[in-house]
Amino acid sequence: MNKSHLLPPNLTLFGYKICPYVLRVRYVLSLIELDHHYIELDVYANKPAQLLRYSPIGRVPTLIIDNEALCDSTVISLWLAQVYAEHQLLPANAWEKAKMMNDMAAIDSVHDAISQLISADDKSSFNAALTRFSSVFSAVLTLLRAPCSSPNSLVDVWAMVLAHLIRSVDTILQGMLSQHVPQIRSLPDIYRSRARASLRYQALLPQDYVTRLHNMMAHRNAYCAQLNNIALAEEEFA
Ligand SMILES: N[C@@H](CCC(=O)N[C@@H](CS)C(=O)NCC(=O)O)C(=O)O
Repeated sequence: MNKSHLLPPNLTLFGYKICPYVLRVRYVLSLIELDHHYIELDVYANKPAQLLRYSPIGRVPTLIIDNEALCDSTVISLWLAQVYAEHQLLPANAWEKAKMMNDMAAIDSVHDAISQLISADDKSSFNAALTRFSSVFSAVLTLLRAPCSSPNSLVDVWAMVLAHLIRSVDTILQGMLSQHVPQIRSLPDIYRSRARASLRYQALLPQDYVTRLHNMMAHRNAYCAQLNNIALAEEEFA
């Protein structure tokens, strides 16, 4: 199969607009300005056969390239970064590249801790997830504080998406995260930044992003739903 840069492949992305992993890939596609077909799915409510055919566990992002698929944001973005190397999303030097991937893996550990927070259904599992979050978060704090400037490397994209997610989850949990980890308050706020990268990222976010994230959490997180009476009216976040 020819996946060369000179012959742009036929691309379809299965996504879910509030998913941070999907946002990473959409951001990279936007930087590269690569034409693709986008299919929005609420993967927690519905996994169509069209997705399961390529991703047996029904996860997004899944990128169909001609008739084959890549099913993980890191794998997809590494492929794109290497094919479209002129965008310099990855360092050419092998050691620098390995260090960057190390940082990207550390950022993924924070996403895992946030997933545990989001799916906690009692106080003890929520507290365990909070402790885990706080320990993995401190390892990436310097990365997350870096200003969003252009052009972006992959780790900058990872950091921007995570910083935005943490701030949003903290808002929804009415400051419970930042009470526990005060450094969250010093993370960049993409809505206040005019940097090119922030504006590009904002353009990908649904206008009702916080409401949708909030609804997804209320649906999945029995403990926080009780704590904060999380089923708030949509207007509160409009
Ligand atoms: N490691 C994967 C994680 C992807 C992931 O967890 N996606 C979530 C949506 S945010 C998903 O598809 N969840 C559906 C499920 O697990 O059933 C990546 O980097 O792409």
